[in-house]
Amino acid sequence: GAQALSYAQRAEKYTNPAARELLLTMERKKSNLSVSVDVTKSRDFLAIIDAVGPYVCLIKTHVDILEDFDFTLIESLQVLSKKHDFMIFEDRKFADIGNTVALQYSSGVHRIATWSQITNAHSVPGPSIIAGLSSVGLPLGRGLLLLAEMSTAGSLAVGQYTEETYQMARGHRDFVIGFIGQRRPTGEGDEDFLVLTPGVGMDVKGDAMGQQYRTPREVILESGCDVIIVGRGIYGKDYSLTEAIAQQAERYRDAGWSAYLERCKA
Ligand code: 5FU
Repeated sequence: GAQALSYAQRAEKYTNPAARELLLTMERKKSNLSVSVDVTKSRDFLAIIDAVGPYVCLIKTHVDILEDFDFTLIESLQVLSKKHDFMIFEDRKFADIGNTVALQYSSGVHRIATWSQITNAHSVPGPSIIAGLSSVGLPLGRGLLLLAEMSTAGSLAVGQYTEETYQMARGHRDFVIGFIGQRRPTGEGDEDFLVLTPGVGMDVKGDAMGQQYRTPREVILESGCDVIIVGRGIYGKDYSLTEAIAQQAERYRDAGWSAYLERCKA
């Protein structure tokens, strides 16, 4: 399966430009770490990204959290993306009818499709959500991840739901580049999907609101996922400690990459 190949070898198997660029960025930076920057002030948002930038392949955002959002923030994010060589993933989790998600993706305050190379969607509405989003994203060279599983306790995205999400993706390989999930898809055969995994932490097992953490080794080596997504485990609570934040990012980058190297040898 795909997990035996290097990220660079896998890049060649994709026609979608966002998937190719992500895999090549991972190889170039020797990083399978994505940092999720879930803070409410633009100043903290940019400071954290500048601190972790050298260690990441991908920055994950929730721009609707920012209380002082305006479009100049996106320009600053793009400057940092060039400076540090990382890609951008808005974790929007679209979940409506095709017509509505196309509007949410292209328009509104955030105009996500204009700057976010990768975004994601719930499979709950069925394949029409892919049709809606790809009408906007495919001409721009964007890539979509479907939520096959979630990291939270009691998630309903399990079993048959997860399997049918894999099937939905198989019908739209030009735009759907992979999944948010906790393991590689079953029955993958010769096909290749990217698996990006949130719920990663090395120091605690979870939070008070149902989040559950696994280690980079469990995620990359044991479960065959491709990218570890880490939020609070890296930036904690005091966003001004940029040196400590950078050190934590380096620690997770090293843990994720050594698990990947071990997987390649296996
Ligand atoms: F799809 C998912 C999921 O299953 N679990 C998640 O935690 C997404 N997430 C996101 O990853 C969540 O919205 C946060 O932005 C991030 C995890 O942050 P943490 O601080 O590492 O718990």
